[in-house]
Amino acid sequence: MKNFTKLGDVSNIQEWLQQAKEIKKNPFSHKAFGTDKTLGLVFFNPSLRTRMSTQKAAMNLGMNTMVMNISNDGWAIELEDGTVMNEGSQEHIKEAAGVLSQYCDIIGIRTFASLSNQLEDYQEKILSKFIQYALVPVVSLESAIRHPLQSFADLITIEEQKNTARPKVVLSWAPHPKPLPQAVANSFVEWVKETDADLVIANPEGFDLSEEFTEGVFVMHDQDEAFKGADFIYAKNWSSFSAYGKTTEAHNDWIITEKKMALTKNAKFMHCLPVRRNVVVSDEVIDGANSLVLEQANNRTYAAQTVILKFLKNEN
Ligand code: SN0
Repeated sequence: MKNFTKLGDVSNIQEWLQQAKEIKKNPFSHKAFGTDKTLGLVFFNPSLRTRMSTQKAAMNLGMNTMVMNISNDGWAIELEDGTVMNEGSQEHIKEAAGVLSQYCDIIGIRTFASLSNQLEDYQEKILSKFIQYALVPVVSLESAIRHPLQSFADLITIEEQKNTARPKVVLSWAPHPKPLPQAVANSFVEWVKETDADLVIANPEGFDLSEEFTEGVFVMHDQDEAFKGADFIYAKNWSSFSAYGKTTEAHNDWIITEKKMALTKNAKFMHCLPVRRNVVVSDEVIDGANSLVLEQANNRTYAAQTVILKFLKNEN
């Protein structure tokens, strides 16, 4: 595995899930692989779970970690080649990625979608440039269109919690006051599609995700109908793909409530966090016995640890 940015980088997801399960049971059993190795984490955007779970994963493996909030603390990065850099940007990504590669054995990078340029976002412009100039493996800590560490943790959680071999998993759009990226939703679809699950996406008209991700997946515009018989409800807001980056209408009635959860087969509730309470989901649902949000966050450590261990062992 050269980099970890998408499901396609995983050779065998079932084997990875097995490895994550073993690591969760014995988190400190691979320290020899990480000793004297350094993980660098570079954030262009805010983070709580990704930052701390990935650091924790590295520490469990005996590694050292260095973290940088590059937007606040670093030089402004230039992405274009051949630019005369006499304006705002101070350091070219060529040098930035090259320098970080000398200090780190693995680099994690978080770069959210711009939500203004669909083409550049869907080409993963910043992540691709970084990979192009990095001399060590790169791990995506959420890119413009994917959040693979989150999706891997979500699969671990579903695997642990499912009561049937082929659960019905509903990815439901939910309201939000701000336009958000499609990354978590895209990635969730990409990973769940690969497992034995009956996946349904529910979203209002105008909020269909890119066909690059939804091809072959059942998309419904009636949330109540979609919830019937569900074993898992995964809530997430995303801004429009077609009217790129916009939130055309509020659709406040798409909030996840106990009344809607009652339509399901006693479904578990999932969300990647951070979540806007009583906008995306009601207090009763997120605080209820079927809420898996903290367990999902817990599994972020074991997802990250599996990925890092694969790199340390030179496996994929
Ligand atoms: C990010 C997103 O991609 O939706 C990160 C999720 C892991 N979420 C947000 O930016 C939420 C910000 C807000 O204002 O609630």
